Amino acid sequence: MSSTAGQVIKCRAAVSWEAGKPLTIEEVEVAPPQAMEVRIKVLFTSLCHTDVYFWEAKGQKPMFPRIFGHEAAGIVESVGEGVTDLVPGDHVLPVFTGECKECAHCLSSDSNMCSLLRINTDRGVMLADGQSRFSINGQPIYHFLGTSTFSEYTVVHSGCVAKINPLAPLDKVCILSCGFCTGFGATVNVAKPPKGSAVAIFGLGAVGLSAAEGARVSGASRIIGVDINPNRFEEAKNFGVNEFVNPKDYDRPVQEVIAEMTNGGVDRSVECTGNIDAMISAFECVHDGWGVAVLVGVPHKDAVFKTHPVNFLNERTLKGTFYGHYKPRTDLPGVVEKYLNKEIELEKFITHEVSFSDINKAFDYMLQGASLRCIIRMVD
Ligand code: CXF
Ligand code: ZN
Repeated sequence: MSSTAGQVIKCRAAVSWEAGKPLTIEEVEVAPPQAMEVRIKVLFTSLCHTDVYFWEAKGQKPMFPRIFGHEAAGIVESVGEGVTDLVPGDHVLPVFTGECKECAHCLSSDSNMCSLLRINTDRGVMLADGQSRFSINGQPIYHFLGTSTFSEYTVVHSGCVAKINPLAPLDKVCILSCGFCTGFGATVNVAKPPKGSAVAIFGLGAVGLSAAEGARVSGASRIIGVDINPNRFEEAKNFGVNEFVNPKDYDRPVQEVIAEMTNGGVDRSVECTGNIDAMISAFECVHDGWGVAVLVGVPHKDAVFKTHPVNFLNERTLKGTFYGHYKPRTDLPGVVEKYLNKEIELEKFITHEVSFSDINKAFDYMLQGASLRCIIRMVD
């Protein structure tokens, strides 16, 4: 047992006090893990758009002070009562959505939408007791997505923790916690492009390029990147994207342009923008008879998907997916192995790296659109 088990740990955390304001590094107290929880020493974390979105708190209920962060890798420091499958020293990826292994979803091989531990963006406290494990001089600090990885130590439900091969470099595999798996899984687990097929990827950010990586490893021969920002095209070439379409270059719907380019439509499309018009185009650009479109992006709360039903009658399929259809505890160890076997490339997603004290720079890079992933090193 580690000497800190059962004790309150004092460590550094990047606290967000106010929407859109720089985070400040503070000394926080992290309570020991309660039943079914684990306390993790975070070694690497990376910034995802979802952190930025909730930090900006535009159109959502603000919840501050809060510790953001959900893409990360670390080592278990101690475990709470009832945790049987994790021990201190295990290398782990915390995940923003969990797998209890007992509910109807977890028991179904077709679902990753765990009833107990699925994502909850506005909980801000731990499930066990409705309390926060973080405080500063007695003032509680809200959690984020049950992960709060912008802290040297964090407490996470053990059902949201994937144990991985200790040989995996944590500064690379941390991106599997969210962005990479969301895009890559949407392609390989849901769209499933046949070898030699044509795949359109809408949105060439980190998630879209992960979806492109999925198309590349599936052996797709045409990977068509669709983005309204042409600056994204050069970088996308490194991810196997070999054709580009900017919807702004045309005065007709981009689905028509793509249908012409591909003799009737692409075999698969993956939408990674969250823009409702892109979602509709992604569906309507697939070939009749066999085309499958997969929606990944998170739409505006009032968005409505509108298409003519004949698009379905003509045997096009529309699907949506969450976290790449991965069950975090069951499937992530295998994704890590794929990386270790060099079947997937993660390095090319990591465009920046900063030390923990420079975490605000990671926000700047993302807001400028300069980064895909910026790794934040927790230990110097
Ligand atoms: C997202 C997925 C959709 C809801 C918010 C979180 N995933 C991670 O960034
Ligand atoms: Zn994320």
